[in-house]
Amino acid sequence: MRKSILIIGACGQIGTELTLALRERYGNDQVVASDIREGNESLMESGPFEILDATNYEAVENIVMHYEIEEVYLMAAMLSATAEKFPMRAWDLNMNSLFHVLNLAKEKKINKVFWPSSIAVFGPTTPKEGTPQHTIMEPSTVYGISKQSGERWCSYYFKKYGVDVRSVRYPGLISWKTLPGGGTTDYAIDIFHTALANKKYKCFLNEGTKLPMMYMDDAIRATIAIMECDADKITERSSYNLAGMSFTPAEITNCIRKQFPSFEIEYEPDFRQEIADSWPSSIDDSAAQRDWDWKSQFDLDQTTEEMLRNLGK
Ligand code: AKB
Repeated sequence: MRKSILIIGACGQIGTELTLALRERYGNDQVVASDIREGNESLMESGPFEILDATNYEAVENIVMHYEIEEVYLMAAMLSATAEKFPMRAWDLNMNSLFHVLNLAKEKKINKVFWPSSIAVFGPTTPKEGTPQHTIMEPSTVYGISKQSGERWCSYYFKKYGVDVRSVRYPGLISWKTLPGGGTTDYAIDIFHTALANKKYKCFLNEGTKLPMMYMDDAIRATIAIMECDADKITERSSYNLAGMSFTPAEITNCIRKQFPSFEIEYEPDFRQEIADSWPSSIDDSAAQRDWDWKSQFDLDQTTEEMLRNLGK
């Protein structure tokens, strides 16, 4: 299967792995990577790359027209912790980049859009355990507000203009190829790097903070699955709940100690604790299971093994 794809925000945590996976699937030349900065070697060398500011409509349009792009994956975003520090910049990046891509689809310059949402769309009044697909959504963070608004706009563009936009609400993503930046769930990656450096980890969340998480391989599989699914099976045009595993800092520490028995952790919660406290502990993703056969594969034990093995190489 060949198709012309553009990834915006290709050098970030998800974008890097997504670009490589899509290039393997559809061919290196078919997948144009773009970002505001250059990324890692494997990404830069395996196919076309363009410097692109996602907030600049004309620049995005030029690349779409030049490469005759059919599908756009918009991965550029400012995450929860950074967005609290720069609310207006976060709003500008997270919303305007989405409008640009939705408008290109509305004008039929592209056929299909993937846009990631997040568990951050939920808030303190949302049921915490087994959070349903449709429930109270009163996000209390800048990032969450932008993602929830984005979901409403995706749904609107689908209903009003027939735009084929697809989305999942990613939990915290755990990966070893590229570091995350500016998220509240980033501790679950930092902790592996610190354990392998034989150092004590200072955790910015408290020991009992249970959050939904997912290993990156599962997230990439979900992203490709929803994009390849027949359009008439997609019943959620806002965004789908997506579940992998849920754990606390204390639980991931115990898992790491199976291989590093002397690994030490101390808890020093900062402003990110309040963000984490506003998010669900676990997610019900039965709509994704029903509509496009979604099922996660990695649990905490397998994720810990993969992380320690790959980062330890
Ligand atoms: C963050 O922590 O901001 C992200 C997310 C859950 O969307 N990882």
